[in-house]
Amino acid sequence: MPSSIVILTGAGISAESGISTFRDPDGIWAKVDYRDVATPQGFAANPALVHAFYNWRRKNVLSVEPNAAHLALARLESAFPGDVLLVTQNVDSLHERAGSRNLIHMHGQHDQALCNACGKRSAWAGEMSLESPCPACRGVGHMRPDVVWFGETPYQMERIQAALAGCDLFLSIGTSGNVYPAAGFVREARSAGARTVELNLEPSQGAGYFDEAEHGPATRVVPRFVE
Ligand code: BJW
Repeated sequence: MPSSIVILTGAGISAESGISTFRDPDGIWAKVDYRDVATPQGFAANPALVHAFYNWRRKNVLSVEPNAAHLALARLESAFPGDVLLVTQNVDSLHERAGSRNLIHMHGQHDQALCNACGKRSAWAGEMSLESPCPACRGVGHMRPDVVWFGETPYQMERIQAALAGCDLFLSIGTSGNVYPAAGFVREARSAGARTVELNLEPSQGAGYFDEAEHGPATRVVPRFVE
């Protein structure tokens, strides 16, 4: 019986709720170039395009609901006697809506805005744009989605790395293992002596680092594994 579990989730856990993944054949990066919409350089070059992209992403999640995999992880957290830390790369809010509480959004949340001038976060309000005034400093021309783009530092890395160093079970769910530092977590957990398990539709880039794997849709494999 493990005493400390770290769970990493990616876009695949939300796929059956109706949110697109990034690198599947019909994924987001097949439709838009990540350099245009998910880098600080892309934002500097064309902020209106980046705002339109995230407004479109936010609209797409308005009617989605947490699925059986999100709900199973929330039940695990409330029933498990030890520590469960859920680290998600997803910017949607389906984990918290399912009931997960000990949760880190390492790539941010797209329903929050970040002011590039004062650094304060605020709720995203409707169709904000670069010109929307920051609710904290009232400055204009500085608002961006509070998400982590390529070349930026993911959030709460120290807390995540401490949890990985102390965990005895590491679960990776619905992520292709292409994007670092998240893709390296399995190796960190392994060096700490954790059992490592992948639950994904198909073997990920890091498949060789997992002790065990279950391949299939998250709504099937996650509830079966955690219960
Ligand atoms: C299902 C399913 C179903 C489908 N059921 N499964 C060379 C080497 C190493 C690193 C680098 C390098 N060159 C550059 C870097 C760094 C770079 C990086 O990793 N680049 C790689 C592409 C090479 N990383 C960064 O820049 C990061 N920052 C950084 O490294 O800072 C330095 C630092 C490190 C450590 C400490 C301190 C500082 C930042 C990365 C930011 C990523 N941002 C994005 C956008 C976020 C905002 C938004 O959402 O718009 O994050 S990109 C995108 O990819 C998004 C995702 O969170 C992320 C991961 O994608 P994910 O979740 O894995 O989705 P997919 O689509 O790839 O996979 C889905 C999987 O689900 C598939 O396997 C399917 O089979 C499966 N699936 N349906 C179960 N129903």
